[in-house]
Amino acid sequence: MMDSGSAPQLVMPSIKMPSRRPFTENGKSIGRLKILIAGDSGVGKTSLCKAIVQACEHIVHIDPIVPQARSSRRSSKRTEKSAASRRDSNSTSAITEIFASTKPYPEWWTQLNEVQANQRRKSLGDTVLERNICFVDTPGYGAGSSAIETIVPCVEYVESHLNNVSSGSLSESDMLNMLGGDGGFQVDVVFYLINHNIKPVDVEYLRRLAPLTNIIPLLAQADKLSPEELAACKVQIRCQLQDAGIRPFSFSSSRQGSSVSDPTVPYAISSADVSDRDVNLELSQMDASLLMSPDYVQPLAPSELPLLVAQAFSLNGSSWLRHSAAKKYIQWRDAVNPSQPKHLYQPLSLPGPGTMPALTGTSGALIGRPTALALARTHNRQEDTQFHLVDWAADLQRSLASERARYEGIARGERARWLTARLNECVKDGTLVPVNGSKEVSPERKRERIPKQRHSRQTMHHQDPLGLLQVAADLKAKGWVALEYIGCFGLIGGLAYFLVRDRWLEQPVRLADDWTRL
Ligand SMILES: Nc1nc2c(ncn2[C@@H]2O[C@H](COP(=O)(O)OP(=O)(O)OP(=O)(O)O)[C@@H](O)[C@H]2O)c(=O)[nH]1
Ligand SMILES: [Mg+2]
Repeated sequence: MMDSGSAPQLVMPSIKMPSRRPFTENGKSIGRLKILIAGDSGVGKTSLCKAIVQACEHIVHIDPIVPQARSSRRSSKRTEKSAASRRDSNSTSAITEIFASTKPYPEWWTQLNEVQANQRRKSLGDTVLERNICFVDTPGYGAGSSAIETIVPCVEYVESHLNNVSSGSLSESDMLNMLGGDGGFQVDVVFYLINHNIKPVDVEYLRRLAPLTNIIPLLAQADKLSPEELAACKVQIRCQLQDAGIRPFSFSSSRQGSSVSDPTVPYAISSADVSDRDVNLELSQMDASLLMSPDYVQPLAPSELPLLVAQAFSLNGSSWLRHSAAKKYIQWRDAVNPSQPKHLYQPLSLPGPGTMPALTGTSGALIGRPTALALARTHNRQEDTQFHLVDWAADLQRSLASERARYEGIARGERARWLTARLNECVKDGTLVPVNGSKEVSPERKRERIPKQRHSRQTMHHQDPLGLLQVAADLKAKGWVALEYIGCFGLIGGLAYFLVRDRWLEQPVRLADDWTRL
């Protein structure tokens, strides 16, 4: 607003990014690239995303960055500090994917995918842009109540992409792109912003991300540091990374192990515009008509950002990042899913995705879901477990073999016993006659009889609980014996009487005669 009474002033147009740049040959050939930007709160992550688009001539379009609203609980807390509140209104509260493009879809693509092509034409005019670049803006770890609360979802975001590739649950378009050789689905690189030097929480964050994807550390807000401070910070960060055992990705070395000595690690970047003083200097040297152009964009402060952008968005650099990320995926997959069959190991409660014990983050917060870092930490434990499993499998085979032998022995014994019993039955029935014709009963036969009698007695007892029938039967049997005896005695007695009868009759007569004689 201008006061009507004041002198007329030159009003600068509002600074905005160009709506559409011309396509570059390099940009038309770049495949898919997914860049995640991570670090502390307020370190300049969202600004870096915008600055990359500004610095990269190959990016012709970026979707609007929709600011994420903070939750009401956090917002109410921040009403106390107006300055902090102002900053928080622009701060990122959720993981946000922002798509950009370096190229249009080729002619044949629009023919093959007519529905999608028509949808995109509606929003973008005649040219159908391929959103081959994805920036992933993340909340700063200082935003939550504990750093780990922010770190874990970001790490899980990266890992979830690897999981999707592993489980084959990619969307149709992702599957098409991947199989079509246009690049992967995974996060290809993390631009990790560091403020002056690495804090323990940065080490923890980097340690969790490093097994999953490429890490490129960046020294943030380099425009605020003098050249001497910059050099000192770079050396310090390199040493800290080395001490923490974190190997950053480097474009300038063939082996990532030597990246610690790479002077570009970390890239000293700035997302700030050139200072007012520099702008005024440039203004005096520039054509006024150019400054008035709606496409004019205030240049960025000098830093190593253009170098980083040139390397990452070159054909070779982007392919290198993708290939290196794919190798990380293979390593992650091998660590998470060992080649041994899973079902054999699950009953022994091998630490797996579902059974991994909860980890404790730097803040003491529990992390429920296992991450690749957790798996890497337990890798040695898994190796030990696998040795035990091999032993267990051998033991299992041995015990199965001995069990089988035992049952076969039992079966053989049972069969022999059954055959003997059948043989005895046949002999008893008379269907089978012993060769020697002897009627002598073998001891087994005797043994066989005894249980039979016992069995009948038991059966009788069972049918005659009071024993009355048994008594009657016994009496009957004994009665017959008595009758037989009586009969025998009767017969013998009769015969004896008959034989001695005459003699006894004669004898009294003789005696009478003798008495009479007397
Ligand atoms: N001087 C200078 N200021 C910067 C730079 N990058 C960002 N800023 C400023 O730092 C403040 C925070 O920037 P953001 O980009 O919102 O930081 P952020 O990391 O996204 O913040 P959160 O989303 O809250 O985590 C803004 O006021 C930016 O203008 C830089 O390179 N140099
Ligand atoms: Mg942000």
